[in-house]
Amino acid sequence: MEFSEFDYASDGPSGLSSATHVGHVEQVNTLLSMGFSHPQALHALEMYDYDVNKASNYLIDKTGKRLKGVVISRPIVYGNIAIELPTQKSNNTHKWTVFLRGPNGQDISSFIHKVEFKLHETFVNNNRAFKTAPYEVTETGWGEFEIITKIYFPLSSGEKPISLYHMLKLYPPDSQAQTWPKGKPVNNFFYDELIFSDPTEEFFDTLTKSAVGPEIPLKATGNHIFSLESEAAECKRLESAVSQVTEKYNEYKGRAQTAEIEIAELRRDIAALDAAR
Ligand code: SLL
Repeated sequence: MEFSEFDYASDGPSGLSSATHVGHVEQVNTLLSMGFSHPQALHALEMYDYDVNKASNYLIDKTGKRLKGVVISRPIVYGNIAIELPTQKSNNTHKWTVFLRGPNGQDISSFIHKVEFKLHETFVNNNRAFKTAPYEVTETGWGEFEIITKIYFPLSSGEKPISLYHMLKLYPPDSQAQTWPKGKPVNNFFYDELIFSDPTEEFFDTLTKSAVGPEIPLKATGNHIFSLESEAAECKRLESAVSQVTEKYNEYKGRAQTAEIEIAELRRDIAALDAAR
């Protein structure tokens, strides 16, 4: 049934408000079958005295209106950690966790409907879906492969799902393999931002309501390794890389110009020699 795609695992109606709606099951169901969430349906019906037409018009209007020119982003951290198993009873050499979370431990479930992790076919039931946080899979395995993480947003957002591609890493980088201490976890996760352009009014409300306090801390601490400071350092690294590339570009451009002049001179010499023959 298509509608099950749109149910909301984490935000069911409160006991009190469902009591008020006894006797209006049909109206609620009509709105649910249109793809609106339970809380949305209850809220709209209450506002319009259980007139299902008015309530659905209100919801269509509110969820359909986009804020033109508005761009809003939400930070995420995704990737994996892995640790070598001390005793290997089966073929499986490592225990790993792939995850999606807020960089500051903030709740990202308020604007996420569902997260799917698509694992390698060698895993039983390799498509793992989560409608509530934490969004993560812990497994044991023997090999590295690409994991597709598909993020679904609430229906009222009108946003298409976003897919992230992540290479599961079990082993330290080759350059460090010799010196890697036994039992030290391998970290392979990244900071990124989900960017929403022209969000619906409804989704914008959801996104701004969920943003409490700074998204990432000023300075890195134990668990929170992504900070404004590390962001600034990364920007500096990028700037310096850009200026190195520009410098090299100018150097080669200069060499190309010199070579052009030399070619022209040689052509002239050849022409002169040809004429003298
Ligand atoms: C490789 N191309 O050969 C990759 C495939 C697949 C890893 C890696 C299964 C574990 C289990 C598992 O680790 N698959 O079935 O319990 O390296």
